Amino acid sequence: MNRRNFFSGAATAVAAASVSRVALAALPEPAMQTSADTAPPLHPPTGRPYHPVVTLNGWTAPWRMNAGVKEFHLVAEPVVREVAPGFMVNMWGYNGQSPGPTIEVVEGDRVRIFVTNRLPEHTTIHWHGQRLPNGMDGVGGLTQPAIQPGKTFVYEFVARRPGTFMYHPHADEMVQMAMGMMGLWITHPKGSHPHIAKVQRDYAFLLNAFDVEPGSMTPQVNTMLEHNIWCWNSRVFPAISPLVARQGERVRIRVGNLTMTNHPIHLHGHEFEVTGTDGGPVPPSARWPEVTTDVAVGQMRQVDFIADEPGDWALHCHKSHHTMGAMGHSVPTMVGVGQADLVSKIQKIVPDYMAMGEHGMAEMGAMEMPLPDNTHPMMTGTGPFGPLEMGGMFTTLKVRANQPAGDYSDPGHFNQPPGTRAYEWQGAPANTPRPARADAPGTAPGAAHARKPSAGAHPH
Ligand SMILES: [Cu+2]
Repeated sequence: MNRRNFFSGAATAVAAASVSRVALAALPEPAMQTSADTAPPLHPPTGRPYHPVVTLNGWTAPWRMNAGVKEFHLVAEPVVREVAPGFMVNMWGYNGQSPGPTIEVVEGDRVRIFVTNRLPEHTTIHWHGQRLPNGMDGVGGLTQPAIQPGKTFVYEFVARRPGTFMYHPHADEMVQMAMGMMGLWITHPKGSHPHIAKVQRDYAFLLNAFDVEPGSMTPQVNTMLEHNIWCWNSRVFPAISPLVARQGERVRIRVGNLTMTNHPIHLHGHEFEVTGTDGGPVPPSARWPEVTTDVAVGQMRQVDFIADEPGDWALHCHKSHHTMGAMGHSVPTMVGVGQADLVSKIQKIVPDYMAMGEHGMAEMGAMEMPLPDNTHPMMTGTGPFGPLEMGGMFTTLKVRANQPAGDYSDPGHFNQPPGTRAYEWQGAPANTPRPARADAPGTAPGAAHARKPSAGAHPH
């Protein structure tokens, strides 16, 4: 089902509210999604009104109302996720994609979720952060028997607390989360809330990571830390949608972390406040300004800010290894190591060999390297001034004075006003003494470089 069909599917779900009792006694038709594009916000066709979120490279699950209960149908199943154009990964997910669809409800809603298991092994769903009856918490073996392949279970509870939550399996967790099984859950406040501001843009995404060998298509599931694909919603830069705002709008970004390490999420050009966590809204008296917020494993962070600076502003994980693509871990540091002599020797054995990183790694951003099929390159993405040299947890916040309200389309590159861009100095060159090159013939590498004083040595 493409996006157009998805919305007609939502319309069908609405119509279903007026069809026969027989139809309502059947399972709701599960909505499926084949696109990895960012779906437009799903304005609630039934139930209490709210301002919907936009899930980056994701979508919101449609529901049907059944005697006042919001009914959703999640299907746990193998999917093929387009992590970047031309880079497909075999994952496990829900309703055609990884992550699964975002579930949006309103504080006080009674929610019934049908979960059908089409995986080759059992599963459950845990509703991270929710107040609910113990038997609905989804911990296989502890609060319920696991959902066997081919079976459907029903979860039902009242969404008691407004906030940003997640869902994921609590059964063979290491494998199932390493394969991409997760989704977002947003509970909007009922009416106005003293600690939840009204926003004009509300974005949400999950941090997730995979270990996919270059040239292969299926994640290694035993990897704990050495992942090589660092994603937002199972997408990597430059394939992550930009966040768009009209200048002056209040913007909210909700970030959940289901990787195995923390991610300091950093926004350029603006300061924000953490206005909520998966524990609920943060009272204004407990907030402080930040430009980076660390999102630890199993946490949600909700940040609010006024998008008042026009431009294309980077939004990224501040761990530099996490803004790189597939080759990031196994490449040796070659900065300052002269390779010219070495290359000709190696090329006698390996004709395609090329030296990398002699003057830093930036050259790789511009290089067209031959890669195995189905491999995401290490550093990619091009801006108006050249390659960005990024490849993972990175996208842009695009603030424009003339972006129409409610328009989420990409406005393209920012047109910087004349005289506001860093420029090359055209006067006399800087007169700074340079150390002798360390790679001169007969010189030991590093010999000419400044050294840290050793213990007890006082250079002054
Ligand atoms: Cu990170």
